[in-house]
Amino acid sequence: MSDAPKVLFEITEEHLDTGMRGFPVSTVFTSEVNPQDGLHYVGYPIADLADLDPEAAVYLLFYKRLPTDEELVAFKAELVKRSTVNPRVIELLKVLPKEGHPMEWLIAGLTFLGMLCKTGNYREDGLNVVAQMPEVVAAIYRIRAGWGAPIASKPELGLMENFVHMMGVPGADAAKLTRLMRVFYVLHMDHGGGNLSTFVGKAVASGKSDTYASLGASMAGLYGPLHGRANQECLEFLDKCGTDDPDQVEAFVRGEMAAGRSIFGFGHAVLRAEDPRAGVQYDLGKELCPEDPFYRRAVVMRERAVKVLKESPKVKNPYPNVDAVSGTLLRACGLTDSEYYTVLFGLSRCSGISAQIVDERLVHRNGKGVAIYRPDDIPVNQPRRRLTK
Ligand code: NMX
Ligand code: MLT
Repeated sequence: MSDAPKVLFEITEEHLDTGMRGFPVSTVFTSEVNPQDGLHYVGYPIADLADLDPEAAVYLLFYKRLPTDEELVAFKAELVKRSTVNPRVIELLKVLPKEGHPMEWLIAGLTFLGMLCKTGNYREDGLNVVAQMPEVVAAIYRIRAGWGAPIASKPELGLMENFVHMMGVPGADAAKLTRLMRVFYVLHMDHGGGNLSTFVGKAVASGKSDTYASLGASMAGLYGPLHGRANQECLEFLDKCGTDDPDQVEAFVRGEMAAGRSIFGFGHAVLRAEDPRAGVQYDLGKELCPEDPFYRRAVVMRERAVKVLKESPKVKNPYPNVDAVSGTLLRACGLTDSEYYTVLFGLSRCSGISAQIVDERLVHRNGKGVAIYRPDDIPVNQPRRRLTK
């Protein structure tokens, strides 16, 4: 038997400049993205976990197993202890320019947390981020949207319950929004190791940057409209569509395709079937907002956008992704300004990225950690030359 390492992937010239599509670059302990049946957290299909306590899902990603009832109580108490945000972080948020996008505020907020609160221990900082992000994101909303002064945290309510309490969304049904945010949080936490924001965060951490700086970089990746900001773009896309008449929806999608624009909420780099996270959210919409005009549009889009995208030979996955209906549900539950949707994605995703950073820095290679990221590149059009005097 040969001792030669197993060949996992063959790189040809055609793979260059494809955004490393399909390259296996690392091992991941938190989650798996299967092209056919989608996301699993440590082996559990995401649809099975959708109604889990968000804290139990965090525990699963950090400790690779579900907590017992006693462990969950203890873990929730630990998050409560870690939840106090340095008031200077909130004061610093108050002077940020309102012109900045909420994701720019989130990146700034993580930077302020890092400047004032980092311990330099990836596990400590990762769990502190999970515990403190709800207050930071709620403050971003309230200050930037002009809803009034931040509302005092009541962390014993639970991560998402406290988040909804601190948001104090004008005119929203808090029970409905809490139901949505608990599911939204669990669905968005992690998506393997190769999605742009996670990959970037782990790459930055591989140079031994701290958790907060790494997450700031991650959130800059999530900010892109082809990645996390697709949830904002998708609501604007449904707004622009303006109808739930199936034939008109189809004509709208055809028009967008013909103009070379993205069909937001559809397609994926890895998935080749409907994203189960989308399926959970379409089902949740039946419970929360079945008659909502955007929801009805999104449901028609689920059929007609897929039909149109299937006709395009270049599109590898015509099916809905995680962003197809998430903004619709947020809007129906009182969060009407789509500019903030990616911050909610980030609130959740920082927990998965933090867990993966802990693994890459403290567990991989028998605790030595993954080496500093340094892929190679092929120089082109750079003939050797010298300055002539
Ligand atoms: N609308 C329009 N064109 C698309 C779409 C779409 N939904 N999906 C793929 N394509 C195009 C893509 O731009 C590419 O065109 P070209 O060859 O001219 O560059 C071609 O089809 C092949 O792309 P794929 O290999 O199928 O997809 P890829 O892995 O490159 O990109 C996405 C994946 C997710 C970036 C792409 O499907 C997309 O732009 N979707 C719309 C934006 C979106 O919903 N993003 C959210 C992803 C989930 N998230 O939250 O991160
Ligand atoms: C994600 O959740 O990060 C997105 O589905 C994008 C991806 O996996 O590439």
